[in-house]
Amino acid sequence: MSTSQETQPHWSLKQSFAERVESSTHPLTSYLFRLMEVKQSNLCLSADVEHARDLLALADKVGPSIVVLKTHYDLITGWDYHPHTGTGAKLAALARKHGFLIFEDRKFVDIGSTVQKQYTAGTARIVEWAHITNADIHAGEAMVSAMAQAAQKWRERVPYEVKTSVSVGTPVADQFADEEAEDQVEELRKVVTRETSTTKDTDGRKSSIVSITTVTQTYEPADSPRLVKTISEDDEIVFPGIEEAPLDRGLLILAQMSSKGCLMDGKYTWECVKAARKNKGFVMGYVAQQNLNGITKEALAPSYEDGESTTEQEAQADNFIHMTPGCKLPPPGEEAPQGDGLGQQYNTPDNLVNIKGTDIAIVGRGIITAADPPAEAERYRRKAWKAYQDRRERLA
Ligand code: BMP
Repeated sequence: MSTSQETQPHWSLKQSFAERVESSTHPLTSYLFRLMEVKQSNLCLSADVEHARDLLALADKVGPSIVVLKTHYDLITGWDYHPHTGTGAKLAALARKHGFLIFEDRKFVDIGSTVQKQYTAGTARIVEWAHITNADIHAGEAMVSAMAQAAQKWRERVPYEVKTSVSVGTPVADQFADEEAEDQVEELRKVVTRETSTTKDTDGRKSSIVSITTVTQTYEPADSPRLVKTISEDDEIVFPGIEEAPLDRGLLILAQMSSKGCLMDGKYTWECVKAARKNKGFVMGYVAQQNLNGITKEALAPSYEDGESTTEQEAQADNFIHMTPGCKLPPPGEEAPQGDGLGQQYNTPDNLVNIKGTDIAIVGRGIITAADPPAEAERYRRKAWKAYQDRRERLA
């Protein structure tokens, strides 16, 4: 796919990650750029291992080499969903210890109302432990703003802990802090417990004295700004090179895939670019196979007649971060990495970061199936960082 950047590289391709901090529109992206400079790493580990205990052990060992750890929580056996002591909470503690962000590769795609619930509620409560998640926007741009709203709503409550109390009496609606709690009251109004006494009325009919059991949820300031508090002292170690990550949540739009025969065409990718430009407060960037900053419709889908386009000015302002899976080093003596026989296509870190202009190389089996994963992660870190340095040198 040809891009306008081949003739005129976008400014973000030439700048260092440190320089890009200034013009980032998302606090988590600014933080990530700074973290990348501190750790001299633009490596993400795709930790697709079998069991939750393997995931935690791997994250602890490989943590020093990476800036992002990517999960698929739904392929992990033994994932513990407890919000304070479960796998998400433990991963969050390891992220603080080693200085990396957690990216749940959930690829949300549905109507806005459904994705809001999938993101913030249900079993996994992804928003609580994953700094970053992603969306396949085939369902339309509205799901991006719906997820942004859900993240914002969650964010506003973060410094508070939920206190649940149970009382007996008649509930008053304005005791409740939010709509959800009000709905609960409505439900509870219907659940009438005939408790105390039953008397005979003057006309001889039975009547009941009714009392209502109320579950009240209030939000109280927590001691620490962290939502997820963990259990052991060891979990309180904090990476010394930089402050803890901000509590903001971010989205990556799945704009292109590495798999053979992928149906995401230029028109879809262009819609991703427009959705990103429209939702800068929540969208950090893309999962893509090439750099999309400054890209035009002509470069992606020249014959596509879209309703509204973006301006040249908007395109110029792009400073999205690009994370790229399908990354592997070739075996010794070979030039190019082979696919996995199941449709996955691989590129080297140099091809992705230096030539195609993406920022973070996502590596899974290249590291996890190696004899010594931490040593292999270091090798990938060095290669991906060198590819970034080579890009800057090449375009200077
Ligand atoms: P591996 O390096 O082992 O092939 O793993 C790649 C990881 O990245 C997998 O978790 C996969 O789901 C994910 N991924 C991908 O391979 N290509 C894409 O385009 C998007 C992905 O999320």
